[in-house]
Amino acid sequence: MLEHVRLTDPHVSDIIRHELVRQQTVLEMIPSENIVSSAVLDAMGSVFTNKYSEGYPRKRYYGGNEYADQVEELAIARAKQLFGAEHVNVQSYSGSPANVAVYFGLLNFGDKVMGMALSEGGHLTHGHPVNFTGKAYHFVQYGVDPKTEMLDYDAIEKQVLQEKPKMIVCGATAYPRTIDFKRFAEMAEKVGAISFADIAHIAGLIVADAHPSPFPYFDVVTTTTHKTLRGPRSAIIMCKEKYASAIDKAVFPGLQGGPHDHTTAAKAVAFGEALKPEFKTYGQQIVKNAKALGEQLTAEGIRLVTGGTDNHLLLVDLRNQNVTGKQAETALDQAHITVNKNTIPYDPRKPFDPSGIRLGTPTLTSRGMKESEMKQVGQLMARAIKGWDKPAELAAVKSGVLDLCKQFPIYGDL
Ligand code: DSN
Repeated sequence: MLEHVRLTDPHVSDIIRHELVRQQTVLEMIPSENIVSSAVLDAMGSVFTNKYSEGYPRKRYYGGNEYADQVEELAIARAKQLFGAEHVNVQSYSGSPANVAVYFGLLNFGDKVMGMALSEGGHLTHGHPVNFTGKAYHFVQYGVDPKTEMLDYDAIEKQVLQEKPKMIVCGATAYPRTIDFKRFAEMAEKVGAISFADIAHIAGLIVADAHPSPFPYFDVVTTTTHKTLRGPRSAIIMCKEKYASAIDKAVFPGLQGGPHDHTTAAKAVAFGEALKPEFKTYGQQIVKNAKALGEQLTAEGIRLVTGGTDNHLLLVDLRNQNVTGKQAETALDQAHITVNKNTIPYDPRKPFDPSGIRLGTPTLTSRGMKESEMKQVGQLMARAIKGWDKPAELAAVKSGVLDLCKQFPIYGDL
């Protein structure tokens, strides 16, 4: 690893090496993160980084694209096979630009859209007022039920019938429960709205049959490729054939110039990995692990928003633990457990120091951990949360974490 950087730029190579050691020696539990294969890393670092290929396969604005065409077509074919999509655009740089491309391609500025509020589990690009999407389109936000903390489909349908949006967006970044895509698509159909699912967090689970798919119901589906799908940092847009041309034009030339061909190559590699039967086992284990972790945390007296999880993610409500989200994140960091502070639905506190933390199991599952390790992780986390202001407790947890990390190494020796 890093042979050439080490020779020519020891400063950068040192920083990268430290990041590698950090990843090797922490329990990385941010639910949107993962550990890609060395094959994906190699493809990302390949000579495709040198190439410009504005346009689409066989319709480029630059010469020398015969292999860029091949790799893009391969990524598209594999994504279609993975999800059963009619049309796939693999050029989006990441999740937010992919979502913006959907709005830009299929709506006019000012059109009414319904999306899930960020504070209740949605995403910035689902219409948050500070985001471009909330400024360029007329977003009406829906959320979760205050009692169950889950999506109340009857209430959302009522809102849809009243608002009659031109598009309905569903998908979340902090929602631990199954999303009923079929129900969302039926609501959209009732008012003639375009249905748009952002499956960034759960794409890998969908591929593994561990979460229901928005296909074939949805008009448009976006996903990042680096979360549960375990590919490079990027995104794809999938849609019904009738929207294909509008989506492609929105991505290029609407929003982007040349695609990142090295990332496309890495996407092709990751999709090839996700097509293998062992990926199904992996995706299903992510959910088993999240459930096991949730059970252990609950047994330790830690409250989970909605009382548990159906997917890869857990949202912890710390209000009964005498610690804030920010304090818990810092304490867990000291104990080598990486999570992120997060608002909980109807949070009385502010986003920079909210009442919750968000965690997930994709990375630990990639390391090979199973339910018995989740039990240990739950015990370690609970000890760190309860002892957040006691350095000796955090040191003891750290030592348990380092032991676990040693048993489940990543990327081998330096
Ligand atoms: N940053 C992503 C996440 O952590 O969920 C969403 O964009």
